[in-house]
Amino acid sequence: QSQFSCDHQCKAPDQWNQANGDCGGNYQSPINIVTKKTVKDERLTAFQFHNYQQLFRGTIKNNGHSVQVDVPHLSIISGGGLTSSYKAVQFHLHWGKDGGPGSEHTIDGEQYPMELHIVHMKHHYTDLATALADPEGVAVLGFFYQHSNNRNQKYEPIVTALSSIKATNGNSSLPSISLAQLIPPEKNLTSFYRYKGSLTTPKCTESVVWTLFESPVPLSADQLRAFSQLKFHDGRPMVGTFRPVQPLNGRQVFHSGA
Ligand code: 1SD
Ligand code: ZN
Repeated sequence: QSQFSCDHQCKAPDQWNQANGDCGGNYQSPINIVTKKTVKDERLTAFQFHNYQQLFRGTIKNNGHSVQVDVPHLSIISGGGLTSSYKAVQFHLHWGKDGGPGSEHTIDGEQYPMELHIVHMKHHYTDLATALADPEGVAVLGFFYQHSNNRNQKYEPIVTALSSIKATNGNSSLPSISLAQLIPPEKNLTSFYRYKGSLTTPKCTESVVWTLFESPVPLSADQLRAFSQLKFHDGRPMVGTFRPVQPLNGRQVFHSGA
C-alpha cells in the first residue's frame, strides 16, 4: 500500500521507477551509509551558516506527503566542501509511526525516528525547478533525531502547530523561528557525510548534493509522536513518510575530517 499521497501517483515508492522522472536512475536517494566504507575527504571543511539565526515568520503546511515550511531566501550556506554558496528554500521532515523508525537515510542500518531536510539551491537561481536542471543545483542538509527524556523547547512552535494542519493543504502561521534553532549548535556540525544523489520523491531528480550530519537533534517521545496525527490526502494517518534506501551503484560516500 502506498505510503504517499496521490501527489506521488498513488503508488508505493518501489513502483515509481522509470516512468517517474529519474526514479529508476542509478544515483538515487536515500541510501544506507556504511560508515567503515566512507572515505575521509579533507576538503569537507566546516560549513559557514550565514543568517541561520535570522528570525522569520513562516507558514507551516501539510502538503499531502509531509509538513513543509518555506523560508525567505536569506539564510545561506557555504564551505562544507560545496563548490558554490546555496540559499535555503524550505524545510520539511520525514518520520515513522508514533516515534518509531522514520528517517530516510540510515547509518550502518540504523533508522532514526525522524529526518529534517533543509533544501537549498545555488545562490544565483530564483526557483527550485531551474536549480534542479543543474546536476549540483540543489544542496539538502539532513539532520537525524533521537529520543530524549525532555521536550525540546525550540521545537514547540512546530509541534504545537501540527494539530491545526492535520488535513492536506492545512496551513498555519508560525511564531518567529530561525533555522538555527532547529539544528544542533554549529560547533557540533563539523562531522558529516557527503554524497551525490537525488530528491527522495518524484521526479527523484539526480541534482542533489547531500550532507547528513552525525549529531542528532533531541526530541521527546510526545513531540515525535505528534507528527503521526497528520493525515494523507485520503485521510489515512501520515506515517512512514520515508522512501526505502536505494542502491549505491558504485557511488563513494565521503566523511568530513572531524
Ligand atoms: O520530499 C521532498 C519534496 O517534498 C520536495 O521538497 C523536494 C524539493 O523540491 O525535495 C524532496 S526531498 O528530496 O528533499 N525529500
Ligand atoms: Zn525530504
